[in-house]
Amino acid sequence: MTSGLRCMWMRGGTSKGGYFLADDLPADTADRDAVLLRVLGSPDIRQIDGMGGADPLTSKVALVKKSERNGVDVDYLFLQVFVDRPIVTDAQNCGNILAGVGPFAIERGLVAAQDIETPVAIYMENTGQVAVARVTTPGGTVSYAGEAKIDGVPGGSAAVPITFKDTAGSSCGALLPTGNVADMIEGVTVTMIDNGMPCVVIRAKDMGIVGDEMPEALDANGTVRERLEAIRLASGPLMNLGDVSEKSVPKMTMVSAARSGGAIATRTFIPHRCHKTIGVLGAVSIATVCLIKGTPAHDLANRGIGTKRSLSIEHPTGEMTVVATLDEEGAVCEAAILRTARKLMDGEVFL
Ligand code: NQM
Repeated sequence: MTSGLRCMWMRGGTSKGGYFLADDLPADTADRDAVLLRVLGSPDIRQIDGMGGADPLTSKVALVKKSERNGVDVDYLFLQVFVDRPIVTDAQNCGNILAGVGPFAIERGLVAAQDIETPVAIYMENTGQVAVARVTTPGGTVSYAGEAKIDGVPGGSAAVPITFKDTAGSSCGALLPTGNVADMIEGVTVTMIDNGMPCVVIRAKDMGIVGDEMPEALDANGTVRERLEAIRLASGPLMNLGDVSEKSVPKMTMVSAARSGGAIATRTFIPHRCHKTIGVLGAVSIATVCLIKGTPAHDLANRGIGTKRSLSIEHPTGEMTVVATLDEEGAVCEAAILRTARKLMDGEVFL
């Protein structure tokens, strides 16, 4: 039997994946990716021979190491392991898996826990920003138990509030990479935006859907999927992302008026399957697009007033609230969201 590889399996927000100390994996990228494909069981739509859950949301990896940056505790590299293709990509960030990074870093001794709560400053290597996660640590030990609830996860857990700053243009170089609030692609008005996650925003009705369909129905809708992919492939180069045929960005978000008193309703393809909820940084980008006049989302959205806006982004299984702080020009300069995380397994995975 080959020797095992130390890892922790965690739920981070509404995603799930393997958390590794970066030094426990091969330094060479090709070797590292081969190991991770084997660990997750890809490529295989069932991931039957690995730890992956046969869904992009459960086929994720976090590599964590102590940071040498000023004011930062740990560096986090997110890797998306494709389910059905032999691809491991660092071309996107993940704010859900991020929710488990603070607890993992404390559990592995990379960060000293304080009593009650421990702030962990996390450098997100994929995009180059710092997020601060506050981890519940009564008596200096991580606690996952609590009453905080997030839609898409049953039951309650300890709250992990996360704050993001300066996420505009994280992957595309500019908040609006084409310089326009709206563009026409494949005959449809879209906004290409990146406030932490590159997203293409389209009105649901322009895609021939109502906007409150469940993910299974949208996944089964070949016409919508094909049109979205054509728009996505055309958007990639315009967003400075190059050829995106083998990338998991940009995400494709179809918006319509809120159904449950929130800011807006969303259905997001990530990018080939419909998300059961919405990504964290995806939600930050969508909250931001709601506040920009002239985008497909602006007039549909309940935008609130003031310099701190609570924007409830509705998704297929509930909502995610983004608390956006606006600067003097009305641009979003900080965003905060609530997540939870849970340690599921700590041990060794075998290759
Ligand atoms: O946008 C899914 C997720 C994500 C990413 C995806 C995420 C984010 O729900 O920050 O969290 O969009 O691929 O984990």
